Amino acid sequence: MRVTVVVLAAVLALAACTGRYKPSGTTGAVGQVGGAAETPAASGPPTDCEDQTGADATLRVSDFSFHPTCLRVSAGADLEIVNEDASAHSFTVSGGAIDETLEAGSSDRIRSLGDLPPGTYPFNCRFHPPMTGTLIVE
Ligand SMILES: [Cu+2]
Repeated sequence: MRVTVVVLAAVLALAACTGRYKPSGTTGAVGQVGGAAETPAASGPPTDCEDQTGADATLRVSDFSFHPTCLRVSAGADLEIVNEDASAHSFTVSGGAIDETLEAGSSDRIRSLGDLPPGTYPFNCRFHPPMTGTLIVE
């Protein structure tokens, strides 16, 4: 009789142990789900964003568009904008943090990028609304 009780207790303990083990396995699965979730999060920012981190950055304006349309820069870096068009443009960061008019055929070096904290900043040209781009400060 006592042996039966001990065996029963052992089976229950094993079941409890197994029960605890399963959530542990579930935690592992959650970790995998979290890992999978990182992939969509990583694809949140533009995937074809040109990496110009680690040095001063350059943005060209030609044919009424920015090149590249997305650039990734280091916080505090200088950004040189070269307007190759025969028309004036502007480099205007949404929110007004930067609003620089670019005369035709000119090159402007903007040092105020150092004031931009890391983040993603849409920018455009005030004169030509279809001219847009994205600046990612890291
Ligand atoms: Cu423009």
